[in-house]
Amino acid sequence: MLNIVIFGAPGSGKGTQSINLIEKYKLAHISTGDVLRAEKAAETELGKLADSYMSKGQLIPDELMIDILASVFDQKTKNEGCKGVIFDGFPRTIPQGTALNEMLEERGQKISAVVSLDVPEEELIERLLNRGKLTGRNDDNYETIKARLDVYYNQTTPLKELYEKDGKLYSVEGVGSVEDIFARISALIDRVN
Ligand code: B4P
Repeated sequence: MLNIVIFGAPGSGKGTQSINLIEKYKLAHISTGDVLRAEKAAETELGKLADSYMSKGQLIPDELMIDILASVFDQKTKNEGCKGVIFDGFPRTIPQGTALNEMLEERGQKISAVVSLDVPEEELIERLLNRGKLTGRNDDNYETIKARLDVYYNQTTPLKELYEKDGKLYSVEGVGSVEDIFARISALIDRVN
């Protein structure tokens, strides 16, 4: 199985690139942001709780995210044609990274590569403000974007060191056309696959 973690700051294009990658490599898509937004739309208890964190730019507590990981993974990978998974927005903390390794190990699998999308902060802010105007997403306003970036630098970037030590981290320039960035990511996946 090809298990790719797509890694990067909010607005770096994780979701955008995942859509093309799942199609090309026949992968299941696990976007924890999408899972939480679907829960919010369905007005479940988890959705209401998740929204109280997301709207402030904070992460949902690790225990909750880790709890739903295995069931989402098993449900998404049950199709016969599934060749692997794109983890989009997970892991975002060291405990989530450890939980992901353990969950995969229990299933005789491992992470194939971690693709880190590098985008300067000014561009991230511009993209997210733009998305906020287009979609009305309640976490895409200036104050919340700043909080999300702080969370990314403090809680998520330490994972990069971990994956670098494991020899799994591949950095990709995340600025340019969606097609050009997709070609860069595909080239490196073809190398590890
Ligand atoms: P996510 O839904 O994961 O979203 P994101 O990080 O904001 O965006 P992404 O990087 O996917 O950017 P996108 O492609 O959409 O997280 C939202 C929230 O959910 C978190 O803040 C947190 O509260 C919660 N959450 C999620 N996972 C969690 C976890 N594991 N633990 C705890 N909490 C969790 O692109 C952004 C914009 O840029 C789009 O408008 C796009 O069109 C544009 N764009 C993309 N590529 C471009 C390019 N090359 N050039 C120009 N624009 C581009």
